[in-house]
Order: sequence, then structure tokens, then C-alpha cells
Amino acid sequence: MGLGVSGRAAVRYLLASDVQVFVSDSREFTELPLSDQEYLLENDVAFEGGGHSRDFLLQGDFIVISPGIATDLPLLVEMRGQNIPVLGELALAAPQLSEQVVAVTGTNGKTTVTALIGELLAASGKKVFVGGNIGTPLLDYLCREERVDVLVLELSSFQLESAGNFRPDIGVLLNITPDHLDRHGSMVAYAAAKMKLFAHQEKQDKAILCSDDPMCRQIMPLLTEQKVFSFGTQSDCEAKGEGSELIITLDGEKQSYSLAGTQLASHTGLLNSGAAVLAATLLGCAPEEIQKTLNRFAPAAHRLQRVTDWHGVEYYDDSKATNTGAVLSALASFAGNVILIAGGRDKGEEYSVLTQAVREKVKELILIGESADSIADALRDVICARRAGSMEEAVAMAAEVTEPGDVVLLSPACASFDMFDNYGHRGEVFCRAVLDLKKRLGEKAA
Ligand code: UMA
Repeated sequence: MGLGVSGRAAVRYLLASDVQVFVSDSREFTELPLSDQEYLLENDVAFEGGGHSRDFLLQGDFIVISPGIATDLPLLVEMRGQNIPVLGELALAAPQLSEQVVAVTGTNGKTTVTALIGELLAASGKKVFVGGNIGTPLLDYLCREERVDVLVLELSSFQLESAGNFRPDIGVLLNITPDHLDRHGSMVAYAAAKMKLFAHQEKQDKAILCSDDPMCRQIMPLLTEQKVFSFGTQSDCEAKGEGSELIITLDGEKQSYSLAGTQLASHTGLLNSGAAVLAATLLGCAPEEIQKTLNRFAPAAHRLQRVTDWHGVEYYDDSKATNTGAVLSALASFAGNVILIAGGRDKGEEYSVLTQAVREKVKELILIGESADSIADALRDVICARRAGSMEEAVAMAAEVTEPGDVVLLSPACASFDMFDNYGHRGEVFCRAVLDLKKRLGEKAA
């Protein structure tokens, strides 16, 4: 079910395993990319478009669902009732995995930590596959001939929900704050999906969690089957962040790393590095290579990325902040005087959790997109928000009120799909608007 990035990989993998495949998608056949249409025809794959029907699905011995499809759809509940297993990509792949597996989940920071672990392991000479929610499906790897030493996987709650017996050697849980509540329905259900990361671990396996995160702290005592390690700022963490220093203590041995001057030199960067370096150390990476990798590591775009400064005002693109937890973490990086641009498609979050941080750090709030009214309403006791009809207008409104020392921050707390193709597109439009405005104002000043 679903012929997107994951579905395409599943079809390729199953056909290569001599399985007869039927595909069901909410789009009509003619709406699929031409390459997909050709692939289905060439490989004689039966296709049902325009939605999923009972009769079509009943033909299957098992159903593989894309991450974007909720596991509790009444149709899927019915299929399970008919003894037709419903599997996600991880459940399908699990029995085939003989490599070491490091799996990273959490509400925020997954991509950075996954990429960093991949780079740390590669720098230590290991052959690595980095994939999952970060982009390349795990089943794409299983279609390849060549094998690696370690699979480093970024996993979303959507993927974990249908993970079957998937069992990582090292499971990393970065944090759990509200997100995707429109899909999961409640924080309890969202946290339960994240916890599936650890569900099949055994005594030789390792769990790494953040001791600064309240939900992680609640989960830690429940993990009795595996060995538990922690990262954070508390004194008993195996990976302890202090200022811009990271101290790893394992088996009585201490190793320090400096993040000063690196692109990880922020509170969030310190926590992400703690998780990644702890995992890399447990897998035997050498300290010299770890420090060199930390020095050169560049997080992916649109994650609290500095765009430019103009007359003493700094502009930051944090378009990837699609939930309130990410916005709180961005605001924690600044002393104050923030002009915040937020809003987009609502994911069922409670925006009032931003109240205290907005009161302390935000001097102007400019809202865009479908959720503008809900955010303005939730924060009306602390700030009088202004509305903008486009990203360009929001940037111009922000620039009008700036003074030296201010920060203009795009950190939306929402999905982007109401106005943009995705968060990357939203970030690019923001950066272009900022740089165009700087150029225009610069020309005027000249
Ligand atoms: N579809 C149906 N029925 C439905 C819903 C969708 O048939 O009820 C079809 C769509 O028409 C489309 C396909 O399913 O053909 C899309 O499937 P999908 O939404 O599961 O997305 P994929 O293209 O398979 O990409 C997925 C992840 N997407 C989601 O989880 C929504 C990608 O994460 C991931 O990179 C990719 O697999 C490879 O593993 C993206 C994401 O936004 C980046 N993830 C969320 C996040 O990071 O917050 C969880």
C-alpha cells in the first residue's frame, strides 16, 4: 500500500525475492510518475488506483504498508482479522539483517545524529549504510549485492509502529515531545510507537537515551532486558555535555572532546553529539577520528542554519522545526530579542507550550499559513502576533522592526504543506526572501 519512496523499494525488493506483487495507492495510475507507470507495466504488477479496496487487499498473503499509512485504518484492522499480516518495511527487513544495526529515533535531531554516527563510523574505517527516514529505504540496501559492516538507520514513529520483530544492536532515543498527534492521536500512542525501538532488544543490546528529556527519563527504568546508557548534562551520564565539552565515561575510562568552533557548538549540538559519540564509542571508534569528525561535521540544511547578518541582525533558517519541541530548542539557543516567524499546517499540537519561551525570548511574532489563528490565540496573553500572507511578506515585516542585536528566526512549529512542497522548499523560500531583501536594501542604502 502506497507507491512512494518506501513503496517503490518494497516492490523492487519483493519482485527480486520472486514474490508476486499487487500495488494499491490513493493516486490514480495516471497520477503516478511516468517511470513508476512504466515499471509496473514492465513487471506485470497489478495496480489499484484512487484508494484501497477490501477486495483488492484480500488477494494478498501479507500487506506491506508505507510509513504514511496509519496502521489502525479500519481496512487494515479487518485484514488482520482475516489473518493477513500487515507489515512495515522494518518488519519485512528484520529477518534478513545480519549486519550490526544502530537505529536512531526521537522527535527532533534524528537526521543530525544518524548522519553523524554514519560519518564517525566511516572515519574509523567501517563500511556503513545510512538510511531509513533520512532518505534511502532499508529495502533499497537489501536489493544491493554489496554488504556493509553497520546499518545506521533514522526511524520515524510511523516506521516503528509497524516494525514487527526489528531489533537494533544499539537503539538511540533522543527525546519525545509532542509531534504527529494528528496521526497517533495522543502522546501515549506516539511514545508507545517510539518505544517499539527497544521492544525486541536482548541482554547484549544497548539502549541510549537522553537523561535531560523527561519522557526518556520515564522510559529508562522500563528497559530491563538491555544495557542502558545515557547522554545529557547530568553528572551520571556516560556522555556528559558541559559547556562546549563532551566527556565520555565508559568502563572507567574517560575521554573528552571539544565542540568549540564546530557547527555542533550549541546546546542541541552538544546533546546530539553526546548520543552519536556514545554510539560510535560503543562500536569501537577511535578518539582521534571522533574529534576530527566532530570538527568537520556539517548538519543538513534548514536546521537552525545561519543565513546571513545584516546591520547587526542575524537571520536563521530553522524550517525543519515542524513541532513545538524543535522551536523550544531553537529559542534556547538565543539570549533574547528574537523576531519569530512561525505557522503552517497544524499537526494537532498545543501551541501554549511555547508561552514561557516566547515571553522570555520573542519580541515580535509573525505568523503565516493555516495555523496562524490557532497560534495567535494560544499565545495571545504573552504577545500580539501579526499575520503575513506569504514568506516574502513575513521577512519584510520582520526586517522593518529589527534593531542591531536582534535575531530573525524562521522556526514554524508546523508542517509546510499548506504553502510549500516540503520543509526544504519552505527554508529555501525564506533564505531567498532574506537575501533578496538584503540586496534591495543594500542597493537603496548605497
Ligand atoms: N498513500 C496511499 N494511501 C494513503 C496515504 C498515502 O496510497 O493513505 C500513498 C501516496 O499516494 C504515495 C505514497 O503513499 O504514493 C507515499 O508514502 P509515504 O507517505 O509513506 O511516503 P514515502 O514516499 O514512502 O516516504 C517515506 C517517509 N514518509 C513519511 O513517513 C510520510 C519519508 O520520510 C522517508 O524518507 C521515506 O519513506 C524513506 O524511508 C519523510 C517524512 O516526512 C522525510 N517523515 C516524517 C518526518 O520526518 O517527520 C515521519
